[in-house]
Amino acid sequence: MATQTTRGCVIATYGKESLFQADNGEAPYLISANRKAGKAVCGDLVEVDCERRIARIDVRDSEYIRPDFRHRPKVIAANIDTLIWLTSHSPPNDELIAARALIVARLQNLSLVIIQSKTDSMPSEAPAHLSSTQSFAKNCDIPWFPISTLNGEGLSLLLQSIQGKNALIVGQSGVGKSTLVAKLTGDQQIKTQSVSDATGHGRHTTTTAQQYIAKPHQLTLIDAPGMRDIGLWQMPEQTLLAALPEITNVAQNCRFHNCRHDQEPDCAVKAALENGEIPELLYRAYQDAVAKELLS
Ligand SMILES: Nc1nc2c(ncn2[C@@H]2O[C@H](COP(=O)(O)OP(=O)(O)OP(=O)(O)O)[C@@H](O)[C@H]2O)c(=O)[nH]1
Ligand SMILES: [Mg+2]
Ligand SMILES: [Zn+2]
Repeated sequence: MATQTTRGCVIATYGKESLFQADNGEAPYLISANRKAGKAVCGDLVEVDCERRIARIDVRDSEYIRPDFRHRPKVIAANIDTLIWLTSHSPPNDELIAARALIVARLQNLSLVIIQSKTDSMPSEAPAHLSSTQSFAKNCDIPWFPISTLNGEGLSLLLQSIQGKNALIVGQSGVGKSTLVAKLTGDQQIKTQSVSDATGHGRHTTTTAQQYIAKPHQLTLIDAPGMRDIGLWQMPEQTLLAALPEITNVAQNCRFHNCRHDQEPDCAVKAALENGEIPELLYRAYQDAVAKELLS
């Protein structure tokens, strides 16, 4: 006899429990994991049985992966089509992350959007990491938006670009991810907290990825906990290189077929880097992965 199941979406996970939004519009409720069905993540489309246990997880259209502390890939969200990397002057971040964000988006077939938040309180001279992130975005055709949730600057342009998308917002703690999600979805329950005056760091207010919906814009946003970096995980070198056509297209002209594009003579990649054909941040992100021994 077929058992009755309810379809819907996992909108957050807490250990063995998940918050579930049924398609029938009922208020979200907690469901429990089921080893047989596998491990659900935020964004998973699932069927839930009458005991509120996950009966089945749909095959995912996409996964957002992060490295765990041993650089192994870990899925933290599913079924997104857009990755939004939020940066700000407070707290600041490493410019190389923009390049890693592009690589991760390409590896997972996601569109990338970069946002510079808190324009209302920008210092008169933009910090170097923000200017280089902006020029990197321009060079690589990545949509880039300066915004302020305080005075509304840039929000309508941003919305035009992301409406209808299923997006995941990532960035360092305190850059304003939850404030932006609250603003775009009108959800006033989302917790936010000021950046510490003493350390200049965010306070890791959001502790688990959670999905929110901006209905009028048919936009789904997953607000993630603060992360200092968009890290690359351990992967075969060919996998990484497949996401770096700027490098592979010229690497065939290097003198040595196993050139590491570092100190080798007649390296076409170094030549292309010097004449500006390869964005410097992409090259540095590649060399950084080599130095961290992430490539097998
Ligand atoms: N001036 C200004 N402050 C902002 C803006 N957006 C967010 N903030 C402030 O930045 C602080 C951090 O915001 P959150 O939204 O909690 O940051 P978060 O990125 O979600 O942080 P975590 O959850 O810890 O990862 C809060 O005090 C917000 O009010 C903005 O556009 N302008
Ligand atoms: Mg937050
Ligand atoms: Zn080379």
